[in-house]
Formats: sequence, C-alpha cells, structure tokens
Amino acid sequence: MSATRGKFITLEGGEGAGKSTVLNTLRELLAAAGVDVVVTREPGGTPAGEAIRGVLLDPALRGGIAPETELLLMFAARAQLVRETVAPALAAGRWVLSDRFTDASYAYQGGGRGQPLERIAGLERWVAEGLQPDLTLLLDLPVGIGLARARGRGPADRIELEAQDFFERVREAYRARAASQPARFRVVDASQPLDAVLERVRGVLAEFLAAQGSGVVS
Ligand code: T5A
Repeated sequence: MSATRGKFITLEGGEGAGKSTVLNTLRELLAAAGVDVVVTREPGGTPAGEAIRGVLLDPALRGGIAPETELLLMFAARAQLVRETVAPALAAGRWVLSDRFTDASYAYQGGGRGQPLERIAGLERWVAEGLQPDLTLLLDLPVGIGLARARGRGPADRIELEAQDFFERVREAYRARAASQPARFRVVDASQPLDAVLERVRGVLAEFLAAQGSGVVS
C-alpha cells in the first residue's frame, strides 16, 4: 500500500524563543485541520535519543564534552530519530512536527562552536539521507530576552550555561540560514507578546496548508 508522503515541519530558534509554546498551538491547529501528526523533539524523541539528550544537557558535564563529541552526539540522536520515527511516519502519510532538527546543528555546532559547515553537511548527507523539512519556523528574538525567559523557567542546562556571545553567533547562523533558504523558512518575531507570535504562526500555517490543498486554519 502506498500513501502520499506526509509533510515535515520544524521549529527552530535560540534559548527561550517560545518553541514549546508554539509547538502546542501548531499541534492543536493541525489536529483541528484533520492532519494526522507525530510530534517529536531533538535532541531526543526516541528512547536512545532521550538518553543521549541526558548526556548532552547535563550541567555536570560542562567543560567535559568536546565540540566534536557534541556534534556527533547530536547526529547520533538524529540518526535514530530519522530511522525510528520521522522517515516511517512520513512514508505512511503522517505529518511530523519537530522541536528542532538539523538546522540547530548548523546554528549551534556550526555558528556557536565553530565546527566546519562542510563537516556538518557531510554528517547530514549520511544521517538524514536528504531528508529536509518542508516548512521551518524560525522564532527569532534578541539573545538577552530569550535567555532571561529561559533562565526564569528553572536551572540552566549545559548549553544554556554558555556565554552571551555564543548565543549571538547561534542567532546569526540561524538568520543567515533562513535568508539563504527563503522557500522553506518563515521567520517569526518571537520578541512580541505571545498573542502576536501565535497570530503570525497561525498565518504561516494557514498559508502552508492552503498550498497543500489541505484547507485553511482560521
Ligand atoms: N541543540 C539542539 C544543539 O546544540 N544542536 C542540535 O542539533 C540540537 C537539535 C536543547 C538544546 O540543544 C541544543 C539547543 C538547546 O540548547 P531544546 O530542548 O529545544 O534544545 O531547549 P531550549 O531551546 O533550551 O528550549 P527552551 O525550552 O528553553 O525554549 P523554548 O521551548 O523555545 O521556550 P518555551 O516555550 O519553553 O518558553 C520559555 C519561557 O518563555 C515564555 C514561556 O511561557 C516560558 O516561560 N514565553 C514568552 N514570554 C513572553 N512572550 C512570549 N512571546 C513568550 N513565548 C514564550
């Protein structure tokens, strides 16, 4: 039995950009539009990936994970997620909504840590096998605002302990990536009040659904 391939939507952004909040709204809107959606996150999303996430974000390992190790662990979790969750769901005609995907590695490990982009692209070719999101929402906001939100929410994880200039490089890498792939990316001003952010997200999704012939979210 063959099904039309599902669509792959990802959410990206710096710390405290509001991805979790937006993800819940997108999930509800897609369900209301009758879309069968699988929701996941990176790093993580599978039992093995969640175990790797625990290592990556453990603040006790601060200073104990080399940039190369971090990059490989991100892609190790991704290899499992693609094979166990994303590719099978899309092949079965289901949609996948993911809190982060490969763009995060370009932004954090490339922009933030200075890992060569060709190295990341090589891992992407191997691990993701050409799988690209159909739509990526980049929640963009000044680093200081995002960090204040994230830090107001609880103890910092290993990556949140980085200095502000690390996150400035992450933000610039995300913005450059969005500018270089305008057909896939939609940039959302995440510094606005939540109502305004969600209004813009609804608009982006409605436009995307209309382009798929799947109806319009109101
Ligand atoms: N990572 C990940 C890499 O380095 N490389 C990779 O390849 C991948 C995949 C984990 C970390 O891993 C790194 C990036 C991360 O450092 P994560 O789980 O996505 O990734 O972690 P965070 O980005 O840290 O996610 P957060 O939970 O901090 O941020 P969210 O989900 O963007 O923010 P959210 O929704 O929890 O909101 C934060 C707070 O702000 C409020 C919310 O109520 C909440 O309290 N808020 C707003 N307040 C005012 N106005 C708004 N518009 C608001 N929107 C949300």
